[in-house]
Amino acid sequence: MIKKFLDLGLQPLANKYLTKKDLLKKKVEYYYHLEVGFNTTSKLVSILNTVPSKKMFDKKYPYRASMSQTMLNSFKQLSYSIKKNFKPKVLMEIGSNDGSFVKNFDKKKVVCVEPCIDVGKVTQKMGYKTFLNFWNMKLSKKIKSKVNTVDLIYSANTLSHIKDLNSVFKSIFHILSKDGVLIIEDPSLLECFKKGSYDQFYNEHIYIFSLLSLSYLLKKHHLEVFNIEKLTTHGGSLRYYIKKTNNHKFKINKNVKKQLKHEIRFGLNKFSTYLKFKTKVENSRKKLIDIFTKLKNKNKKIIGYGATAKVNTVLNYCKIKSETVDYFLDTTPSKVGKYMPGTHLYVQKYTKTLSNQTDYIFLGAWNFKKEIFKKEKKYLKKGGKFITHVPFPKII
Ligand code: JHZ
Repeated sequence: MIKKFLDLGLQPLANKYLTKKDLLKKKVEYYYHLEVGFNTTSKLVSILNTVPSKKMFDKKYPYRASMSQTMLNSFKQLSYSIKKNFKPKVLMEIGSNDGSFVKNFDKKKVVCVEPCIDVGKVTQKMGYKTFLNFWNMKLSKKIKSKVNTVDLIYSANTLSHIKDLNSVFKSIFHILSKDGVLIIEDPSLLECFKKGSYDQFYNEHIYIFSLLSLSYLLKKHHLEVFNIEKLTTHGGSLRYYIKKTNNHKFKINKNVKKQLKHEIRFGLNKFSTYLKFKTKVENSRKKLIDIFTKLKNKNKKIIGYGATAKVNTVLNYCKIKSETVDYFLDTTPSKVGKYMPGTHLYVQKYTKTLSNQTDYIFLGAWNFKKEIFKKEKKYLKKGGKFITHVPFPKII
């Protein structure tokens, strides 16, 4: 049974940045009701009203993983460890985006899967075999007919974006070699709950996994987690190392049991925990609105930093518009010069002169706080302030 625990209201598609022409034409934006539920059997957390994949991941998808040095470093480190520990002959990435991960591997050994045409063309241009398709059994069979089995499959922040998880794992099982390894990473539900980062919920994040829910799912498909790694990326993620259950080459690491214990101790298996989270989110909204209102009453100028997909959940849920935040700075060329979904806040090209621009900066890319604070030492030194909503709304 799926029990609803959170209602974040009507929301536009998080990555649908609008052009000036769209605004002038008064383009009608697609809205969906962002409600989140907990499956009491599988313990899986999901949004309740999903949006068709083709509407979300089209040829103009703006997200580029390479916009963050933190992500590039994380991919590089993982690639060293994969080469050392698994030595794959054929490696496939599902959701290869702009090649930030695969660029660390020999082109002859790699297969990329990327349904967003514009970004998929980037890896094609780099010389990587790229299938511009959604991941499913049809594609799995097609790729298998060309490369035979794959011995390492990697997928970061992608599987949680696909509604039919049974089909996902079935088609992975189909192409994964007997001793092959599947590595996936996605935001961790435990971290999301600890940090109160309710902005992890938006149309693309159909699921927020816990080890608890993922293990339940994998079991149905004769797969199991044999190792995990805690990552700081994307606000706290888990990297899961998965094998076929009849693959005895890898032993199950103790940290798997430990993580399961943590999750249960925290209460991720109990609906009451979800209701507590709901209250936390509602309080977070009140507090954030209060901070903004007080600053605006003092005529302070506020801009945003990092026009993330996530922050659109916060802005639309808290109804923060251009009366409060003047614009958002971002480095991504495919977002710059456009307007944020729902709120229509302008995305301005990032420039280093922060101190001359504003009194306060709302940190949309809070997950890159460390990287950004390092970059913005000068602004901070001059007394520049940031506003964040994670782990609770405050001024830093
Ligand atoms: P970032 C996207 O989410 C969408 P988003 C997707 N659904 C997902 O799961 C994750 O990625 C993986 C900018 N920036 O990575 C760049 C600066 O301007 O948190 C990006 O627009 N300056 C696939 O969008 C944004 O912030 C900087 O110094 O929530 C970061 O977006 C840095 C570091 C970033 O993902």
